[in-house]
Amino acid sequence: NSTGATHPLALAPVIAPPSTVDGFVREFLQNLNLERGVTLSASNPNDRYIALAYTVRDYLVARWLEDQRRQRETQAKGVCYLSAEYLLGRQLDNNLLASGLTDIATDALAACGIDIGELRELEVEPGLGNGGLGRLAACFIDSLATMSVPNVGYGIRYEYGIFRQTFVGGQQVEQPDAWLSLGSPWEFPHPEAAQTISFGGHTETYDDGGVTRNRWVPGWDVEAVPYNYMVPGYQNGRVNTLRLWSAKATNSFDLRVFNSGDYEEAVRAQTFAENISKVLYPEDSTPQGKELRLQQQYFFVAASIRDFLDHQLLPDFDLTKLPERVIFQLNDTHPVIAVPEFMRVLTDEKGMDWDAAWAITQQCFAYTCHTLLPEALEVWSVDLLGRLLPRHLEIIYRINEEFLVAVRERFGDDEMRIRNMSIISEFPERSVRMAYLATVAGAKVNGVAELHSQLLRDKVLPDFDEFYPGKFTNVTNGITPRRFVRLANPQLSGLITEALGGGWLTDMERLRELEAYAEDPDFRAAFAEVKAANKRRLNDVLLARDGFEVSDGHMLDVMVKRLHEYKRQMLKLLHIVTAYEGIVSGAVAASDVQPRTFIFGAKAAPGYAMAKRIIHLINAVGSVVNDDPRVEGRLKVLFPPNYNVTLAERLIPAADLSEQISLAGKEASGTGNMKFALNGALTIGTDDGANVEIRQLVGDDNFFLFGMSEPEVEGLWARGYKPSEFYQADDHLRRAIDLIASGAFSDGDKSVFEPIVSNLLYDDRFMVLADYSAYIDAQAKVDAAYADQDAWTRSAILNVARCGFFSSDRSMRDYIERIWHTPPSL
Ligand code: B1H
Repeated sequence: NSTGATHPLALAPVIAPPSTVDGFVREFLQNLNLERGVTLSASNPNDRYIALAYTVRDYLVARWLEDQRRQRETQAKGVCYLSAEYLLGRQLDNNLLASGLTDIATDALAACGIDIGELRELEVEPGLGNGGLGRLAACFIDSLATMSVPNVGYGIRYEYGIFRQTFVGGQQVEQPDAWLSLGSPWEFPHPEAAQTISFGGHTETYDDGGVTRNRWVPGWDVEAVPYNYMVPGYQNGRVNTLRLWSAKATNSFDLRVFNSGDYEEAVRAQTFAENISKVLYPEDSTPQGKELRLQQQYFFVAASIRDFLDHQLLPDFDLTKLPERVIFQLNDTHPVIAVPEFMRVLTDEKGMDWDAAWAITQQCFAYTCHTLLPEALEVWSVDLLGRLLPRHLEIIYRINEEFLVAVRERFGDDEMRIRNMSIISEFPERSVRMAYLATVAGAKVNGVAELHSQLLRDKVLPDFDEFYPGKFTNVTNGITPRRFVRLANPQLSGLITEALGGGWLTDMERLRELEAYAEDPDFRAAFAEVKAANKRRLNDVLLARDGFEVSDGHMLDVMVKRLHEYKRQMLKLLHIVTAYEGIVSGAVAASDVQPRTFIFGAKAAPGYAMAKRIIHLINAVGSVVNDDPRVEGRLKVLFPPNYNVTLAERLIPAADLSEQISLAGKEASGTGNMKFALNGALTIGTDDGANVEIRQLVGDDNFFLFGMSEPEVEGLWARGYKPSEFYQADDHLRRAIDLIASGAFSDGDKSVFEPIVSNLLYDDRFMVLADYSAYIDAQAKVDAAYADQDAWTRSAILNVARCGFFSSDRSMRDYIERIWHTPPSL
């Protein structure tokens, strides 16, 4: 106690309200009065939602402050997770679950005459990510808190998250996601703790007591304001921190212009600065190389590194001990500019000599690669980087020079190899390869599933693997079972707890014990009833949201993920068109067809024309199929707009069939695939990403494998792939494509989908046509299997029982053991 306090309450570390219904009611009403300035009877639903959120916060905050104090005291090694995206999903239910307050809150609100379920629906999810990569970050920080591992997640508080998708005439129209407009009760802003982040200017040499040194003379700056979020562990009393940075104009910035008397220019300057955290770039896997994006990246990593060094370390900390205190995990290349920034701070600001600083840097960073697609590997033109961050460019050049000297020492003057390994590439323009920089700087480099890590080593960075033996490793992705099993599927969770007792939610290997229950007819019946109930719940959700009806007795066949050609939504669509064409042409009797509802969810990057056309085609096929009486009761296509985490939580537990049909070698891991399997859907999938591991675990009898393997794909490319040959050779395929080309789904206008058709016939980079017939055959097996409902349910149970491996708790254990070496700190 350093404040000289004498009151007993002031001496207690923190004060939490009592965990009783009375205590909750009191706290809730107080929040309505004091925070919203309304009485219960005058309050509107948004007031009530915000007051409820504040109340949950009040319970968690005590533990949070205590954990922060303890971390400062113990200085245990922790993980600084650097990620440009966190796709969090709604917070209320998760935080109630973590704090064990769900029942108390429900009863307390009921006692105030409020249905908590209605308030829940008012929360706008923070969509601060594009897809799997951002959601993975959110799962990881949940697991770290649950495992009591010290962690701060660092990122950007985008004012606008991933766009809201609507359909107009079947085409995607994007709307801004103003997620903050009704207030954001889960965040704690700290404007007083803002950091100044600089950009531009030039570098100069100066004399530092006889030594010539370089330094940066920046041209302009912005403030980075931290907003803290609580990340509660699951019922373990632990609360970690997510710190997101928001950009604000600096005083010096406006003052200079204000003094010049140009008021309009001053306001413009402010807008310019605040643009940095204005909007999430909506490209999933295709970075555009825009200057604002590099500004975003530098902005958040510079603020995070400074935050860590200045506020998380004790004042007299010996910087040579940093590797024992912290690991900065780079979530893909987006935060890699942190490497030269860290070097700049250690050398230019802290006066450390270069070699010592580099040795520390190489132990304090690790890099996760999330893709193999060449277009997704970030490069920054030297021109742009040098203009925005001139000192960092010098540092990158020096890192590269020394690296290439070492490469020459090892491999001789093999110029080809040198050029291939250089962090700087010369074509088509001189630029910095961020993945190479991360690989050179990182203590470890990991891929996100076995196959992906192997391809990363063997195909993308083989020279680096040879040069740095032991640097490359794999950590297969995972998902948090708290959100994606317990919250998304309470009925299944109840059934599992009935069978196994408690404790499985943090020890998912225990699901193995369900294998025996798969043989129990009563358990199977109960499991099937849970699936049916989840379908009814989905029906209610889609009816209210979009006016869609999910027909009884249909197999639910679901493909939800970003729209990308490599993920092959087109292959799914060709299957649907084939099934439709079979019935309407009379080749197949409708009564012989297993009734299916196909559900899509997918956003396309706004600038990705082909992806948007495919969305249009899905909607076009959907309206024709859904309006055609000849297939009524047999085939139905639903495409609810704006697929997001909230919808995923409703959709996935209702699914029978999970579509994971990317071209082998293209999907780094996938994480949706894991969510479906853990909720008792069977997978139809290629041998790609984590599908490989799912199939190995669940067994071939419980997985519908089809399509070329990665080596077969390579073989076909090498022989020369001509998609039109597949079109010519396969009647079903030809009829499906011809039907699309005929204008049958575009009121006779053949031009609308012509670009899709010609792309398939003459280009088909992702070999949709080559895998078509294998896919159709596998779907026939799905139909046959589904006809035996009891056997299907048994397989579904085995999927749940055998997929405990995909808990993100296990991923975190792997990172800790192989990369971070950060034990739990209790
Ligand atoms: C994944 C991205 C990604 N890989 C660039 N790469 C982005 C790349 O804004 N950008 O520029 C955004 C995202 N995202 C995904 O990561 C993989 O495709 C999935 O297979 C994987 O499961 C997921 C998590 O590892």
